[in-house]
Amino acid sequence: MNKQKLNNAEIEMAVAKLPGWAVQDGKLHKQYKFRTFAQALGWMVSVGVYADKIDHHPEWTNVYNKVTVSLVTHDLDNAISNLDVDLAQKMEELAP
Ligand code: H2B
Repeated sequence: MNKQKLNNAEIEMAVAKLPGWAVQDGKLHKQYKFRTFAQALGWMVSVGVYADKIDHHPEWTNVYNKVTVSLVTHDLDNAISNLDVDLAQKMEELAP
């Protein structure tokens, strides 16, 4: 999949279909809360395998059962791209 910057309208349309996601500091942002640390970690591993497959990696932090995610495309001057939306969609799909 090639990387393309999205314009504001495209970003707003994408975010409207991604529950709990918002644009924050120019990045796609969501905080996930899981039942347990093991669930959070399991989800991170599944997402990580996909991220590596598409060569697009999240900025994220984990504290116990919470994972805070920011998605942006470093190779496109830190703009939000179609790959950030694709990764956010996969995160939603994989969330328990
Ligand atoms: N992840 C993110 N989030 N943005 C990028 O621009 C990016 C990446 N670029 N993962 C990839 C790796 C690039 O550095 C490699 C060389 O393809």
